[in-house]
Amino acid sequence: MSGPVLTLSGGVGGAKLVLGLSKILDGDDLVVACNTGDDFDHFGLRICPDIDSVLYALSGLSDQQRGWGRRDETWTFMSAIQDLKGPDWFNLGDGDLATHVLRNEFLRQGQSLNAVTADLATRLGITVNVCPMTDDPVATVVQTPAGDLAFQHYFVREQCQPCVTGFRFDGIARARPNGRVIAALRSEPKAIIIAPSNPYVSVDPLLHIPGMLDAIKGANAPIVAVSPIVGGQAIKGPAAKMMAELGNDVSVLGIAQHYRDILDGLVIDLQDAHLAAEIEAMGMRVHVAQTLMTDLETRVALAQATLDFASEIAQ
Ligand code: FO1
Repeated sequence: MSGPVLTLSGGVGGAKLVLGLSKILDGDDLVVACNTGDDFDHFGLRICPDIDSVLYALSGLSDQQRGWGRRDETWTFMSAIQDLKGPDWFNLGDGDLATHVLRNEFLRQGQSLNAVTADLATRLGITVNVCPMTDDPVATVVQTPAGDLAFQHYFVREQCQPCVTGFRFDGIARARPNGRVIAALRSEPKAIIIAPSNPYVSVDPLLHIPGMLDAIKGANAPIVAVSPIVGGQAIKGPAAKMMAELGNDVSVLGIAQHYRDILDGLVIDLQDAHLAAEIEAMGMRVHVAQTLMTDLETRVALAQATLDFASEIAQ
């Protein structure tokens, strides 16, 4: 295949792998479909966390410790909000605020989220294609025994404490896949990579957009995921906790099970090598690599290993 590599990405973990891929692939050879189920309106501004994690990672602006927002950030705006006794549960750094204000202005002028994201990427000197999964509103709702929670209320305000019983993606039935993502899927993509993101709240929204799964399966390209679970733990975020609360196997087996209908291959960490045979028995190939991305070198190495694995499968 001569087409692009399409990567399905959530926030923190996805952005790390995308940065690694961007050091190997350039421009139109890499298309990133970002989850927008985390998006919400705050202070009248449209906040797009997973898109911004990818944009900041690719432009070298991300705060690698936090995993979201910008490095060298200042918090004058938030201090002023606190002085005014305003809502301070969701932290907006002063530099980050510029992104939200600018994006919101472009959206208010009638530009699509796709166009605004492409524009911001260009302004940030990014050459790969960063795309929202859809231009239509999709809101991930976390279902808990005490009722439904908007994603950011669950993730930030409640610090992922509530027990999850399920998820809902409001608006998903009417959402149309981003045209750039569909175009990539129709141009004989070299590989489709599911980044090490939360399968429930970062990848499933993408896969549940009507037409997206068919387009992915119809692309006739190797579909490979990098496990977000290593040694029974999530690197960051609530994926392992959610898997346990849903009664799923909190391991790479649980990840293989979750994606068993679409994956050709799964990349797992060295710590989970002993589970490779069990995963292969589920009908998918396995590649064992270091999946802990602690610096640029390990990001690029994992990206390269994943690409090599995908082309091995394609042969
Ligand atoms: N995550 C937090 O845990 N606390 C925050 O205060 C916070 C603020 C924030 C602001 C902008 C942004 O783009 C992301 C932000 N995040 C914050 C992360 C956000 O909750 C994402 O949805 C997660 O990264 C999950 O993808």
